[in-house]
Amino acid sequence: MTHQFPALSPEQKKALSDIAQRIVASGKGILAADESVGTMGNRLQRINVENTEENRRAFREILFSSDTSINQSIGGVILFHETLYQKDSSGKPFPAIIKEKGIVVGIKLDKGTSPLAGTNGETTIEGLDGLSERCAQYKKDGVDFGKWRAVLKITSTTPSQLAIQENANTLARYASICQQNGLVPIVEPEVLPDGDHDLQRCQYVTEKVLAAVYKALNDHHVYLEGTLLKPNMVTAGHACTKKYTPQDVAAATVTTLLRTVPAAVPGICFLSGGQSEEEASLNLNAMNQSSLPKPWKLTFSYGRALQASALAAWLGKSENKKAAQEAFRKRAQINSLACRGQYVVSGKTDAAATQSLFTASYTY
Ligand SMILES: *[C@@H]1O[C@H](CO)[C@@H](O)[C@H](O)[C@H]1NC(C)=O
Ligand SMILES: CC(=O)N[C@H]1CO[C@H](CO)[C@@H](O)[C@@H]1O
Repeated sequence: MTHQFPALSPEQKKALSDIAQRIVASGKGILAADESVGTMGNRLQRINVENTEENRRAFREILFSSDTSINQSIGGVILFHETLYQKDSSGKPFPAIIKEKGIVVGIKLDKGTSPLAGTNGETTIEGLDGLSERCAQYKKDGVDFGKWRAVLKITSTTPSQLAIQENANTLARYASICQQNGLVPIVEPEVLPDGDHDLQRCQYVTEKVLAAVYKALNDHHVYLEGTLLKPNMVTAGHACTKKYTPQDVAAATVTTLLRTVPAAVPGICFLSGGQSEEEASLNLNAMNQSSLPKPWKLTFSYGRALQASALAAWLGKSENKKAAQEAFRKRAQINSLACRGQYVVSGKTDAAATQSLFTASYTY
């Protein structure tokens, strides 16, 4: 049996584990603000705002210049390359503003999906070429964690064993390269919510996918204490006619995780995958309230589910800055309560918070 070479030193391991622990400290989760230029364009189009570099910057400034108290609910922010090098209106770089609040800066590292030949429309992920050099540069520029999203879809013929293996292996190579460069890898194998499958089918597929991912991470000598997992919640397909409660989702999800994710992993930060803001908060709250054992932190890494109300309040107008920040602060606070199982619905929720954020075959 061979062993890891070069191995991570005890100091490197401690640094990685400390970063991961800071991101998922009690009551904290992640703001996924790493939408690519095209995806941000779709968001802006919904509020009739032009997709210019300045408009993308202006919206991100609203989020990042929130009051320091946002650090009670947000432990990490994932950025897109362009955003990492942008500045606020007074000329201060975004990473500096985020770090001042004690929030950890992350970066999207994958370069998106590309077709996996020999499968029925399944994909692999691009971005491994030159990844080590990119990680080293980002680390110098203040980044402490990375994100890599792989996508699997449920149909009658998918996911194939090939797609499961290929994406697990690619995630593991990315994770190993990140750790060698001092970045905590967020491992994101997303089983898409597209389809009319029921909760049980999603559970079966998610278990197979996560089991393959943790086998691959072990094969690639990845130090689990210095990683975070960003999985889908186990939910029925978007077009499934049978409806399930947050308690059903929580029981299926925590059971799946107990069967597949080692207790050495410090935190599991769910993606919201097109759920409405409110749905994503209620499901997360139910997980923490479930009586099943939970050896990891269960928290959020939401993009759409933390930003939809803020975008709706902003509408591209500078005079709406305060209202947009207030909407963002409110969602962050609700999710902070939800990841501790303390969210109590007060009866009245904003229209924007309950609107479905589903987009077919979503890309970042
Ligand atoms: C939030 O940031 C302030 C200022 O950097 C710091 O004093 C405080 O400890 C932080 N709070 C949390 C919960 O991280
Ligand atoms: C029921 C349950 O497990 N509740 C937990 C929710 O999360 C908080 C903070 O992580 C824990 O202290 C609770 O035990």
